[in-house]
Amino acid sequence: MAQTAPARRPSRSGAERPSPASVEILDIAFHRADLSNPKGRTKAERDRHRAELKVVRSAATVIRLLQAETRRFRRPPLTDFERALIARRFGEGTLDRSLTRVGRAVDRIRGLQRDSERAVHHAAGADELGVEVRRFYGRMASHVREIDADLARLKQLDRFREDRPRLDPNAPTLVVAGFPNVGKSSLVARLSSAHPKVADYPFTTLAIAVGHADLGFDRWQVLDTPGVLGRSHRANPAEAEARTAVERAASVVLFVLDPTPGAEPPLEEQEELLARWKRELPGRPILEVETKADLFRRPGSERLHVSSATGEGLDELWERIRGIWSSMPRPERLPEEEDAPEDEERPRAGAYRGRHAAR
Ligand SMILES: Nc1nc2c(ncn2[C@@H]2O[C@H](COP(=O)(O)OP(=O)(O)OP(=O)(O)O)[C@@H](O)[C@H]2O)c(=O)[nH]1
Ligand SMILES: [Mg+2]
Repeated sequence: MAQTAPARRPSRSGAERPSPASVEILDIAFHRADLSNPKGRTKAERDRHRAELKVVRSAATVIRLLQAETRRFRRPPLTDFERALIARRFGEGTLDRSLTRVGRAVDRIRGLQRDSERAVHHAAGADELGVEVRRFYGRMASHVREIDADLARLKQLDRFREDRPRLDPNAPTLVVAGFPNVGKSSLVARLSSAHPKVADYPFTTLAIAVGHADLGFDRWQVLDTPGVLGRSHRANPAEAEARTAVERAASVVLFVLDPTPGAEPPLEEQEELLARWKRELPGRPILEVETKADLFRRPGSERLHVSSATGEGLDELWERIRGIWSSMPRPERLPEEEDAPEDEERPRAGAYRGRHAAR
């Protein structure tokens, strides 16, 4: 009776390709239901119990597997930043629509199960029981197949999310941004625990990555971002991700400029992007640095000059970041902290206690 299909099906070329999620889910569910061990004194009692078990077990397995697909987005819940990244890459509402459709399928299967249990209870004999179980299997299978695209989409979104760092929304975050190849990743490697790939070509970094830096009681998250070309209407996915980080994750943006003669694009073009971001992101602290100071220092520039090659200017850079951070408005203190006893142990130096930490 089980409507089984192989979990992997050979394609025309003979190579194996993954089957749709629905096939795998139904395979598991029907297989488990087939293993039932019915009880009863008579054959008729055992037949009825077997049919009940098939309905209940297959439904329970399908529901559990579908809920596992949605639960990974709820426990732990997505941060606002993760939601923003997903919305920017896959479209606003895409995730919620798929979650809703899977949730709706679960509800329908529950309803179907209740109806079938009732029908099995009243079925007259082995033939009717068989018809009822087959009908239930068929209907449940069509509900699961209907959401195949959503299951595939949820898997894709989950992989995307897994490949991105999970940020602490309460920790101060430095987002390092700028044109491609200006030296962002080199700086992130110097400023934090991250080890990003550094190379002399644009778009080496294709997705955001995080490192950490302990400063006093604050543990900063330092975000490396893909380079942006400043064509906001034609931004590629990597650029869009950088922009999302600047808009949604940054406590402070570190805008990196490469002033070396022959830099591509030239400094004037980098300045244009910086000026646009300042207009578009009012109120967002943007600290500007000119990097590669070991190669070139622009005469007359009032910006901080730093070098990831020699470490020059990096202490001063952190000082400025801390200066900006300490002048920013703080959120309300947490009630627990207000009520904390006076002799409470002070946090260890460098031990992170979030935005509300003494500094
Ligand atoms: N001499 C010198 N070279 C640097 C410095 N910073 C970066 N570079 C070089 O500049 C090139 C680009 O550096 P990356 O850190 O990969 O630049 P990026 O901005 O992260 O590049 P994308 O990820 O492609 O956007 C590499 O060849 C680095 O070695 C620096 O301070 N001094
Ligand atoms: Mg990089």
